[in-house]
Amino acid sequence: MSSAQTGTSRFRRSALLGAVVATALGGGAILAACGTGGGTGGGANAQGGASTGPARLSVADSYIPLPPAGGMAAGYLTVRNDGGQDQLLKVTSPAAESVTMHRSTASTMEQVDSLDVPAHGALQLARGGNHLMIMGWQKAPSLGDELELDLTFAKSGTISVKVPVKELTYRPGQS
Ligand SMILES: [Cu+2]
Repeated sequence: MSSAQTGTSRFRRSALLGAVVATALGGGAILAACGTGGGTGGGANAQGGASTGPARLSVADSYIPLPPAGGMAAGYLTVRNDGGQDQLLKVTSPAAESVTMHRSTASTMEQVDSLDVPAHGALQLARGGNHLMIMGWQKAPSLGDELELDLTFAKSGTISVKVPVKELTYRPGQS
């Protein structure tokens, strides 16, 4: 977990967090709990029979909306699964100090320790839903950059993807 960052730097970031994410996600009121919590991952998807067998994962539609002035960014992608159930346990990046997983609920969002990848289904990280929060850039990202994210799964190990930086308003399916 994020042992390297404690105390004052973390505190200062959370002051910035509201404004930046409000811009990125297009709504401010839901952000009060962003960055707090933890330990509540998994659970929601406990189906029985279909979850056996090896997972067969692929990552698609990944992008990072350009963060203002190198500030905190969101990250979105889809993990497709043609096999048995798996879990996303951790995301890191050589380009950033901290990547956390967040889950959106009806009225708020919270940091989680894992996200389920259902058998023969997909884990979607998308605007308004589950997402990644990326902060502490080594170098401020620019449009067109491709940033590495390393996704670690319970059964499938680590999958590295190159994620393009897109305009703030980009949505998958646009060119
Ligand atoms: Cu969040």
